[in-house]
Amino acid sequence: MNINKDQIAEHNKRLEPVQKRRFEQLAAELSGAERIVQHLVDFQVAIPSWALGTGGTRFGRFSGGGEPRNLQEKIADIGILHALNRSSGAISLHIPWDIPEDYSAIRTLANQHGLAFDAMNSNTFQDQPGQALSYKFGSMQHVDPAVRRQAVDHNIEVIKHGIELGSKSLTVWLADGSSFPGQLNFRRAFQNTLESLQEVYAALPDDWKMFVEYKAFEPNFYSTTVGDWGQSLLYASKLGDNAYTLVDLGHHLPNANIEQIVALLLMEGKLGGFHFNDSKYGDDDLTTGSIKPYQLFLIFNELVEGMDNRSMDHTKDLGWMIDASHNLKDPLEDLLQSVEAILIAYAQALLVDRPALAEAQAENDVVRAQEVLQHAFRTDVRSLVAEARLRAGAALDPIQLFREIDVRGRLIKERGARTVATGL
Ligand SMILES: [Mn+2]
Repeated sequence: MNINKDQIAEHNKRLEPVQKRRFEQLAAELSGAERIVQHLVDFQVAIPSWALGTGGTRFGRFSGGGEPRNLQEKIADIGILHALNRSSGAISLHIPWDIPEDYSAIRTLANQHGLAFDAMNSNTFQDQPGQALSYKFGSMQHVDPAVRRQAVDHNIEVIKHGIELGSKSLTVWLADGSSFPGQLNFRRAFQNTLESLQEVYAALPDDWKMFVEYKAFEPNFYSTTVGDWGQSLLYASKLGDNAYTLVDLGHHLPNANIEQIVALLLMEGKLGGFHFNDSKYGDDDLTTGSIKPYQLFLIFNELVEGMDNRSMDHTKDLGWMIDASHNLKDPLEDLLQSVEAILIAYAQALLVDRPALAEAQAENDVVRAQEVLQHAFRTDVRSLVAEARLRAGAALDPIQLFREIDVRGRLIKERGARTVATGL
């Protein structure tokens, strides 16, 4: 199914008078509302192919209906999101779950929906049918060079798929680690992983980036071989200029100061990508902004400040992606909520009075510094985000329109009530 322009225009016509009043009121109070709206129009968040079906936990999975059964339908789903909010203009693929049979047909389809191909994701955290060697004891860290070879070859194959589709980056997340003391020699595991990553890096086209994603724990519970931002930065620094650290919000120990991590990685020119989600305890993969919206704002505050400090392009110079998987909500509604939360935090960060903050910091005026940040955070910027959507040709209220035209009901009619997205 497709959402046509008339449906969006009709929906917007009804909501526009209220939006116009709210926006004009806020724009009159703020300096630079137009600049913020333009930033919001330009900002795009990639959607990963695995977020479109109902996620599960290790205890069970409760499938929803009308889930995408193949890559074409995953692209169609992201096309729906992008038509509704005009901020989800990229798809991130996972190999082997999304191996294209016909590159040119897939490229054309994505193009029809206005979607680009974001980072490619490899998978050496599970065994695939027919795979020669097992990743049970790791992939790139493995004590057996043949297993490492297999993991390297897989990543090189992922790069090849990405080249055909027009992707420009590879994200490597490794489940490698150990669950018991003594299981691994830490130095050997690091060296093996580094050598494997170096082989993959050597296969990277010149205009590609490699993102090294870290994670504190799970599936291994004693050590993870790329366990924190320091280890990721160490790999990225040893690999070379095109290797970067990727920060996933859910991959830290509880209460880690992620905004400080982001600030220092940006300072070093080594922050490459960002995965959005939210959590209360661990890698909970909850909707972005649903648990800790203030933390999200503080992170965006550092992102904006750090990118501006290096004259980086907010839209192009970092890879932005949602990485979450849900077992309660309709996945598409959930993604609409996540994108909205990201844009709200971004708008609030753009609102921060930077000269006033710098002045307060220079004078050790702690109270004033907090006031400056919280003034931005407590500003209701929803009418700016909605205005950006209106100008971009999206729906003023994407979730409301999603429900009004019964997108899920139509997808169930098209695809069936019992479908499971590939890879889930
Ligand atoms: Mn991630």
